[in-house]
Parts: sequence; C-alpha cells; structure tokens
Amino acid sequence: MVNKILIANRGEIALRIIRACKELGLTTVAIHSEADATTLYVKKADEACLVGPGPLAGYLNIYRIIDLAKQRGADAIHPGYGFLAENADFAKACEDAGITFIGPNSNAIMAMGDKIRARKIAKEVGVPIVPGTDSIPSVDSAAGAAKDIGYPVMLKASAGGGGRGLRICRDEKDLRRLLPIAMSEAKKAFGDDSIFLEKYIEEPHHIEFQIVADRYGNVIHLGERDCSIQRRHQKLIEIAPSLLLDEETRNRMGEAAIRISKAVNYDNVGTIEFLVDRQKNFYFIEMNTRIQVEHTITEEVTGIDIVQTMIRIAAGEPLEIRQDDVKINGYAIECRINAEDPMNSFLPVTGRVTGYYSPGGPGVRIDGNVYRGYTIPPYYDSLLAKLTVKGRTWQEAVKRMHRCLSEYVIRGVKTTIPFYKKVMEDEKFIKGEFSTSYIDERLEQLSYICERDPADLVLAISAAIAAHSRT
Ligand code: MV4
Repeated sequence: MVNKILIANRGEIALRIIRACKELGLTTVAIHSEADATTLYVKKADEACLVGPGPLAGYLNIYRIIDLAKQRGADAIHPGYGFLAENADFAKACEDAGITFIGPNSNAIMAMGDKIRARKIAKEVGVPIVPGTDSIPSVDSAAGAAKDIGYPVMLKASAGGGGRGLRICRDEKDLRRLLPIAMSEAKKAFGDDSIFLEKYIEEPHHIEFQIVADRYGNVIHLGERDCSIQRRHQKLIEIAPSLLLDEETRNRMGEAAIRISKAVNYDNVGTIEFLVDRQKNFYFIEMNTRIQVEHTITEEVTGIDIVQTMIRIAAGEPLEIRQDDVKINGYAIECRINAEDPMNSFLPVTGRVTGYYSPGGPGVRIDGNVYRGYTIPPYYDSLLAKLTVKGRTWQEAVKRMHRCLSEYVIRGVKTTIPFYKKVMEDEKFIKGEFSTSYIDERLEQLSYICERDPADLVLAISAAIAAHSRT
C-alpha cells in the first residue's frame, strides 16, 4: 500500500511528483535545504521538512531521508532524477526498511549502473552494441583492441555518466595520452577507474526508448525521444517521436529495448539509450533506471502520465494497457529553460527573477520551479523550467514552440530562451537535419544573432541617463 510519499528531490521534478500524487489522492512530504525553504515545491507539498546541513548534504543523505520517511509515516519514497535516483544502495536501504522505493529493484539498478555489464546483457539477448571491449587492463591491450576495432574510438567509464571519463581518440597517440586522463577522471567522479573502448560513431542521433514494466513481467515501450541536441552532454532540446526513424526501425528498436528490460527483471519506468548512425543502424549504449527530465514529451504524445504510472507500479498494480494500446499522436518538443547566458558559453547565472510571464494556449505545458521574486540559488543545476509543446504535425510543433518562446518573459536573469528562438528559426532544425553535432556546428551562427533582451537595453539606457544627470 502507498498512501504517503516522501519526495527525495527538489525543484521542478519535486513539483511534478506532487502534482501526480495530488491526482492519485496521495499525501506528500517535501524535503528541502535552507536555500530552498521558500520555494514553490515546498509550498505545494502537504508537509515539508528541512534537511541539513548545507545546501546539498540533506538531499544526499540516505539514512537521514529514510529516518524522516519513518518519522513522518511515509510508506514510499520517490527519488526523482539526480541525487539518489539510480543509487542501488538507496533503493536497497528502502527495501530493507520496508519503505516502497518508487523505481526499479536494486539489482536492476546495479546491473545497469555498470555499463560493461549492461553491454554484456544486451549482447546476450541479441541487441546490437557498438563494437568495443570489456574493461581495459592496460594501455598496450587498449592499443591492440583499438587497432582491431579501427579508429576513431571512444573511451568510456564503466560507472560513467554526464560525460565524465569520455574521450575521443583519433589515433594511437591520442589513446596513450587520454587513457590515463579518462581513468583518473572516472576514479575521482565515481570511485571506479574501469574504462572500456567503443568504436566512435560519427554524428549519430541519440535516440532513447521509454520503457514501462510492472512487477509481473509485463513490459511495454512508449516510443522514442530524439535527444541529439546537446551541449557538453547536457541535453537542451528533445523531440518525440524521432523524425529519423521509419516504422520498421522503430518497432525493432522498441522490441530490443523490451528484451533488455526483461533480461534484468526490470520493474518500473526506465530508458534504453541507442545511438543511430546515418544508415539507421542502431546500437544500445546504456540504460537509465530513473524518470528522466524529458519524460514530458512522451507524456504529451502518448497521453500517459508516466509519473503516476511509476507510483502505481511500485504500489503493486499491474499494467492496465498493452503495447497495442500505445498510440503516438503528433509531435512534442521540450526546451530546457536554463538560467544560463547563451552569449557567454552558457555560463550559469544566479540572481532574482524580477519579472515572470509564462506562455499558454493550446498544446502548451510548463514544468517549472520559478516565479516572480524567485532567487536562483548557486548550488543546484540551472534548470528553471521545461517548456513542452505539442502539435499535430512537426511544423505545427516548431511554430508553436517559437510562439511560446516569444511569449515567455523572464526578467532579472539571462536565460536560454533567445537561443532556442533562433533554433526554431533555423532551416536545418526545421528540416529535422540535426545530429549530436548540431550545437557545435551551428552554435556560432545561432549565438551571434541572439537578440538582446529589450529589458536589458532599457536598464542600460536608464543607467546612462542617471549617470549623465548626476554630472
Ligand atoms: C558515443 C558516441 C559515439 N560513439 N559512443 C555520450 C554520453 C552518452 N550518454 C552517450 N554518448 C555518446 N557515446 C560511441 N561509441 C556519441 C555520444 C554522444 C555525444 C558525443 C560527443 C558529443 C556529443 C554527444 C551527444 C550525444 C551522444
């Protein structure tokens, strides 16, 4: 039974979970740092408790959070994304404490947290993986393997994530130089320096399938998202469905994703990531065992509430739909509205939001933690809000996103809004011609023409007039 849920996260995803709980008639407990005390998700939760000390430690303290859940009479914990999501020890500690972890079983998290093991699992069930190696024992053996595979190759950390430990090697000289760097980076970030090698796929699409699995062995997929538009391994824009896949490839990839999930007795929602090359060959690369930021676009094109589904599955309900019941309708686009300056290398900015007006109208959705008067703390990621739009056609979705970005007003801090407006006007984007190289290829042209916020101009002119009057 699940009646009361403690949310072990902050920001927009905490609010997203609260919304799902309210519709399911469940009580919510928010946890927060001092920096988050007055924030939106804390106000909207039924109960809130300060976890400290410091702005981060509270969100990461497994035993403190489980104790709090017990104290407050919560029977389940939702980890959101980041922090303790994908932490097998946390899932296990919840299981041991008799608290329902709203996510997959700890064994599945552990298996997929090891990317070398994940590759083996995929291979065993006949899903294509990128040609590559197991854990590399020495530089010389790596050089030997790379020669067989053929350059370029990519070094990856087995415990990896967020781009750390990743290196592209164009030749053996690169490999000998970059392997020690990748190892020490992985050791520092994950406490594990296991590195493996893969053939480097040039200009791939990053396409991921949303999986839903109940506790009784039923597994379906909710189609795919194209997350190719990234910068420094941070996703910026995601779309669903992919413009690249034909129906046959989509079905084959979906079936492959289901086979991998079944191989680890997966339960709850998850994502299977693939790279797709120019010839539409697909290769499994990794599985994410959590709810993802970009789940909103899948919700919009399927009409399925993924966060509610997570809670129902964790509470022991069987899936109420089959694969044939899943219909993809239209196109959805998500833009991550970040407090970053796109004219200055997307440098994160902090400060107070002095004005806020969010877009609306048909097919528009905002998942945010921002409002007029909100002060952006420096301790967390720079995501202010996710703007998701849906259209019946791709063209309609792009036009709608452009209209919404034009309508969106966030004053006081720089955001990525003007940059996204330029993307929505970019012929390549409109034609669906974008791979993971899109931002690197187009950044200069797109940023160069990013318009200045007229409010900034008003401020600059006012300051000039004031300075002039003083003299
Ligand atoms: C790759 C790849 C090309 N070839 N692996 C990076 C993070 C991880 N989630 C998937 N990643 C990639 N793995 C092979 N064998 C390309 C990416 C990749 C990427 C690489 C460089 C710059 C941007 C990228 C965006 C998405 C995926």
